Amino acid sequence: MATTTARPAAIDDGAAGIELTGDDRIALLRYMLLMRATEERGLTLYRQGKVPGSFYDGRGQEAVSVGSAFALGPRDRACILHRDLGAHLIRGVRPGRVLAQMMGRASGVTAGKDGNMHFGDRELGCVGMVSMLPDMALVACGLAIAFQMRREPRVAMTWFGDGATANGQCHEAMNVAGVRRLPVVFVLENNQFAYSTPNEREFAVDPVRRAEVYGFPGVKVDGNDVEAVFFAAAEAVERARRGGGPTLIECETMRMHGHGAHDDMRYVPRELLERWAARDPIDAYERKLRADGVDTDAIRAAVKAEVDAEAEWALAQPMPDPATAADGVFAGADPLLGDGEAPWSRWRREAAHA
Ligand SMILES: Cc1ncc(C[n+]2csc(CCOP(=O)(O)OP(=O)(O)O)c2C)c(N)n1
Repeated sequence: MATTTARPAAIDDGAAGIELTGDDRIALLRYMLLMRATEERGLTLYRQGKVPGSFYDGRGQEAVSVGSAFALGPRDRACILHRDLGAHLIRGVRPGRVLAQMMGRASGVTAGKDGNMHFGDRELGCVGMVSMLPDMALVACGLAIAFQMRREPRVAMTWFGDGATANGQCHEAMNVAGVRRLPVVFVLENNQFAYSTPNEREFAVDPVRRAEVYGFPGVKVDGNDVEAVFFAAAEAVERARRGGGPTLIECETMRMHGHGAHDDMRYVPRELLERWAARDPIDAYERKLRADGVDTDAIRAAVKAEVDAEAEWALAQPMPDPATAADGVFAGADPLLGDGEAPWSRWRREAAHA
């Protein structure tokens, strides 16, 4: 197979030299397959009644989180949203821990404290997801301010949907990022709908154009082309690391499932779905790698075996001990109490003895 893919000259701004090796390309395919297989297994577990609440996934959007998170280094930080499982997997979260998380098991990332999307393993550089959209963009700016103040060559990346761009926090985040030239990369995942609201009801101008008025570059890429996403992200990450400030990357894609498993998405025209189905990011990349001589069937088989084993492991995990329900929920003991005991714990103890 061809061993490297050079980044397109058209987006060269001094970050030339970024390239993908043959192993990198195999990794990109593998992580997209891993995301899809993990979410498919999660959906099956949900339908079997083993996942409480509803179920949310990023089907059809795998190239976005995989392509962008692949551009980050180990000391960078990722503020990951609900359609971006690929980013967690790239940072090293095992599929079994994700499935255990969905089922509320003790071995899930939050040890049973939240469901299938609000989680983050901070030891792997993933920030626990804040549900209010797009507050993670402000969290990413906060991280970036810290990196800047400490003069650390680190970058914060965050993801948000098209709907989230209509909320005020999005503008606050982009404004502070532009004013302070923060080392932050905003990945706008335009999957055409915010629940049932289509793009034309969300913004009067393409949101990627807003970057310019906040004082930094905005680029639009095919969000179903994992290499295009990677090269745009790698360029943005390198610029941010060199002190060149933020970038907004709009990844044009499609949410191929309902907002959640409860949503039959009858508001989405069938022809639109069919058009995007023909542009599936995994199928397209598989075709490309196969043409370069990569045995993609073997990669698929290995991913299936891995997720089967991980699911078996997750199903064997216990539910959490109720006594641990508040562990890790608060930052630590409240020094004002003087006894090293967190307030909730004291209130509960006092109530028990009242
Ligand atoms: C401030 C806020 N309002 C409403 C919600 C409920 N909510 C969760 S996801 C979602 C749709 C978001 O659409 P978009 O940003 O386009 O992301 P997508 O789900 O399409 O990936 C909504 C309305 C929320 N989490 N936060």
